Amino acid sequence: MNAAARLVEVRVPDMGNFKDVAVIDVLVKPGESIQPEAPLVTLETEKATMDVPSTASGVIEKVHVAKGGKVSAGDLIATVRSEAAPESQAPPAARAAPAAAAAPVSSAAQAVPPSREPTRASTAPAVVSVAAAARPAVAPAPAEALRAQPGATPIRADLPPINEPGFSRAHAGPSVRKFARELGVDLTRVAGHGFKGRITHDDVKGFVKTALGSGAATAGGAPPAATGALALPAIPAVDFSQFGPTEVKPLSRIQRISGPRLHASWVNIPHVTQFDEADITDLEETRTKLKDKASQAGIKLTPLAFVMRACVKALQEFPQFNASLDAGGASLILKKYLNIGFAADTPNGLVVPVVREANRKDIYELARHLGDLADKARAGKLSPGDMQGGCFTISSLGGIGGTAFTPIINAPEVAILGVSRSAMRPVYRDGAFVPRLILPLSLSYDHRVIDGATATRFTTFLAQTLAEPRGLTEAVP
Ligand code: CAO
Repeated sequence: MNAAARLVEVRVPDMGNFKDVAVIDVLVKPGESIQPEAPLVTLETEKATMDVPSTASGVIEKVHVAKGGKVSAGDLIATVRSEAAPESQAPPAARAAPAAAAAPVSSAAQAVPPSREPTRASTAPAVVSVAAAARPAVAPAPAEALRAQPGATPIRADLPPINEPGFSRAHAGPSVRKFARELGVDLTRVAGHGFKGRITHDDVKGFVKTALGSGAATAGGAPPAATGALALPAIPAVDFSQFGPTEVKPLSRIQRISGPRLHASWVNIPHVTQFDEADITDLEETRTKLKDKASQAGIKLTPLAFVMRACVKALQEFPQFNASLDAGGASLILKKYLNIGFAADTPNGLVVPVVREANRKDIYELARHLGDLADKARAGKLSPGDMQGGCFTISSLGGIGGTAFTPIINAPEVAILGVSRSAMRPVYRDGAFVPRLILPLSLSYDHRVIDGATATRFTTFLAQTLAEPRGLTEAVP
């Protein structure tokens, strides 16, 4: 045995009203070599979890607590066979611990008070008792965390902000937490490769390298934000199983593809939605007269074909709606072709097939293409070409219901029309209320390209066009 070796008792520090706190993890076992600051146990109070670090390096002689147990200030956690002086390593909080908390449990310990350097000449291992400085495993509150690390600067301006509740629950020791704080790294985004998935210094370093190399650390794995853009605050990760049983169902392939695109459109485009109403009483009368004839030709003539025809006319009247911003955002690319996409609800998720050259098709041809593409979409048989080249999109929920909604623009298009369910409404006309069939319209547009007045002119034009079915049913040259 090394002559300088002595036993160091690591105790629960006095942190105020610290009684019967749950031990949720024991991180070391007898015989294990540890460094100073190595976490020994994780404690959980009602407000936070915290690791209790060792105050000395050496080998764990004995662990005095068990997972699931309870401890109070001053309780013995572990005995460490140490070769180093505990005082010099002990953090200030440990040295400041009250005598009661630091009271040695053995006579040998009493012989060597914690504040004094043990006699190196002693052949028997001295027992010193030191209350560890428990470190919150997470900052209990963001403000406190910032105070604790005033110099914390994220390594990249576009690193997502730290998710404080998630950071609190991250499986990492105090020094790793400190390191992450210094770099501004959100531990909830770092995969742990240490013992039982614990996050190590190397894991944090690896995360930083990846962030610097690829920018993959931005919120939600989205591409790096444009210059000057603010990092998005992350949504806190919640362990729902703490509230009741749960089941994990992976998103469909289509959802995994469409989700990031919808998100990109939502965060990159300043959306405004203009609501309007079209009186389609006459249109519905016309449709009812025509739909049997259409049906004999194998065509289902729904209101959507008329809406699409009306959109063609509106897009011809307002060409800035049939456009996209160029990559630099300085010019508008006006399209001289007119393909219209429509959102289709399929068992696997949302897809947007495109009716090509919609301007060259009458309502029957539009209805036929709508039906064929919708069938193909539901059978999962759309080709990539069926979904490319759209100029403007219609999202019709009219077959389902609803009175209005705010559709997300199918970027890089600049506008999308939402259609809800038509309903009979009393409309005041010539001194009396009359029943009219009203179709709700919701036009979302990119406010960088289209201003509110133009958008309202567009929906007004659309409503007027839908109100006069003769202009919609005529043959297309
Ligand atoms: N008001 C009242 N009734 C309407 C209507 C409206 N605006 N639009 C359609 N209907 C009626 C149709 O006339 C049809 O009735 P009948 O069978 O009695 O003729 C019924 O509702 C069902 O129509 P449909 O849905 O089969 O056909 P459609 O041409 O209206 O729509 C399609 C086709 C593919 C767009 C639609 O089926 C669909 O998938 N809609 C969902 C789109 C969607 O999910 N959008 C949200 C995107 S963002 O998450």
